[in-house]
Amino acid sequence: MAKTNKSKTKSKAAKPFPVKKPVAKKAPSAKKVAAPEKAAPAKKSAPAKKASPEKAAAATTGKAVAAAPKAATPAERPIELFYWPTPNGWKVSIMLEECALPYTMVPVNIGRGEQFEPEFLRISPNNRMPAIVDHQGPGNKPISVFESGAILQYLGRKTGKFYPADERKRVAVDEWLFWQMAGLGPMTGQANHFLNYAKEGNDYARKRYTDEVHRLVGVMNKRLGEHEYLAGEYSIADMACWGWIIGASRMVELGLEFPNVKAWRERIGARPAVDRGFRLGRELREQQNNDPKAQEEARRVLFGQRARP
Ligand SMILES: N[C@@H](CCC(=O)N[C@@H](CS)C(=O)NCC(=O)O)C(=O)O
Repeated sequence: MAKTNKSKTKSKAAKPFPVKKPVAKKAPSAKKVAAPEKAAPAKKSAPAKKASPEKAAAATTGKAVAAAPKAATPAERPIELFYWPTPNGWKVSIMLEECALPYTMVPVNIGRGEQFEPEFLRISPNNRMPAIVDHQGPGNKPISVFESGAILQYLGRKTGKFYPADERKRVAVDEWLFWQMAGLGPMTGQANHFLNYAKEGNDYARKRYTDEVHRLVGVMNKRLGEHEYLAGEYSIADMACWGWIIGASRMVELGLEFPNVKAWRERIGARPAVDRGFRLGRELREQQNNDPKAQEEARRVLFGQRARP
């Protein structure tokens, strides 16, 4: 179960993006919009928005979303995780669970286009989740972070966990983290798109991306033949890769061809924190998967995006 703040405050649906609009009277500038200090505390008494079904679900389970305690000062508020249950989202939910950091999950239903809401874009201008707001950032002031790799590094530096301070060890973690961010993630994502979403007749693209996934998993298999974890010790690099290997397992036969990757996947999957992070918000995704209309809408929202004014 997600760590929520320790208060006994009854769980209820969080506002979709409890990111306060800039309070300054001046016209918003790009700098102001991006300034993390502005991206912080939600008004305690903000009027409740109409809860969407998934937020209502999160509220009834009481697992995923909890309200900040009324008495909490902004700096005492837990980290807000803007999230949808996907491989990129899992990276951060797993890290938060591994570090036992208090957090609240704010669902960003990317199938409905919530990633385009201006308040979310202020903390994640690339219209992608995950993102976080840490109310106890540097100087005890709020900070927002987007891009899963940057979030993992930030949380690793903040906690001193799973991201070693020793430079040689840190370089090894960075190598495998960037390998995931630039290779395993994007290539598996493209392969998944052409295998499962694109219409027939994309043989070239299908082959190109599934070949590349096969090559990358082979690289990983060699590495894991020599090291228990990608960077030697268990680290944010493993957390970044794990969800994508779950996806890649549907494209390549790990058991037959890549036994080291399979053993690593199971070793990591057996960690209780990984299991909790992996299950976070699963019911939200299931609701969507069981609703053909929602799936159709998700395709419209997610595919064919072009620059917006
Ligand atoms: N490089 C980004 C990628 C994040 C990403 O692609 N997120 C997807 C879900 S896995 C998303 O938010 N998609 C929304 C959209 O396509 O509009 C990261 O690692 O944080």
